Amino acid sequence: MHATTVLSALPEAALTPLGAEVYRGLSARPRSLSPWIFYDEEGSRLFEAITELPEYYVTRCEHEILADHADEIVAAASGGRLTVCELGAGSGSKTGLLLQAAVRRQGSVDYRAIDVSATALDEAKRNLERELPGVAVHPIVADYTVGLGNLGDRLGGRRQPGERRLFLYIGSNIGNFEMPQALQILRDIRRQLLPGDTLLLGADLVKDRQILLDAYDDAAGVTAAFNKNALTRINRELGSNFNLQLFRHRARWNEEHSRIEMHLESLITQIVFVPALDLQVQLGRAETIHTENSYKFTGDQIAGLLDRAGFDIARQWTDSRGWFGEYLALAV
Ligand code: AVI
Repeated sequence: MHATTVLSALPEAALTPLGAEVYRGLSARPRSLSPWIFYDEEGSRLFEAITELPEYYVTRCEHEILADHADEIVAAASGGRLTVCELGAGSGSKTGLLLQAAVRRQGSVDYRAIDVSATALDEAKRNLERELPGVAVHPIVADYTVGLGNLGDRLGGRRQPGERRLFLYIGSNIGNFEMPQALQILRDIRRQLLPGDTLLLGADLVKDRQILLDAYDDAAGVTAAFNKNALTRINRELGSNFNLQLFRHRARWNEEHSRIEMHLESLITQIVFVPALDLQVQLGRAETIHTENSYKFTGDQIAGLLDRAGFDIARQWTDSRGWFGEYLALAV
């Protein structure tokens, strides 16, 4: 009886993932919102545009590494017939380099892509199977940030004799999580593998502060639009009245935590109302909503994380400027 009363006092929207996160983050001090909120259809489109910006070196650096070393990576991961699994489907162009290398080596390859977005998976399947004969894409719709445990057989099905798995976690997606969650994701991946299988982890490395700041505050304002899109989404889905013109995109380098932070700074003192949550938020002038962390790593930090998750680094590569690292980690 008591529990029913408490639950019915909460607006229904507070029980949806978006409502719960907005309620938590905007009631908290300092204010924050989780970065997964960026990725509605428009946010995913803006992120693709970010990857092509001159300032956003991340995607190009990783592409350079994979273009130069895909055959080596696949050869080092093989030792049996290779199956490739990936967390996050993305646009598939970097993954395509590895899948092509696998097709060159073994004639064909099964690729299992895990993503929260069924649309992103459909697109990856269509593009990869059209462009790369020999690749069979098996989409798996799931939110890996809540754990991989429930995927069970969907991830790999029954293993064929001599099958080896190569798990991809690239794009420095690991950098958008706090360390305990990053470690948990790596441990969840490890649990899906057998000794001798491998994980390819892509991580953005610490570098000159200005290069980092420019990458997250580009001249064309695409990252600013990406950041503000979180507010547009909340307006649309929860009926709030955020006025985008009263917020400024901010990118900061936090030296102590070795991370780029993205914030939305309130330009005036204002009150925002979120009707679906029956929530009023008063923001002071210059108060910020912290929307994203993007951690930048040293090689030692990556080695430490992988070690704690049950992996040994077998091989590692960087791009020609040493800005991005790709780590082939052996499940031990
Ligand atoms: C998806 N992730 C690795 C990007 C990053 O660089 O942290 C997200 C991003 N945020 C702003 N620009 C790109």
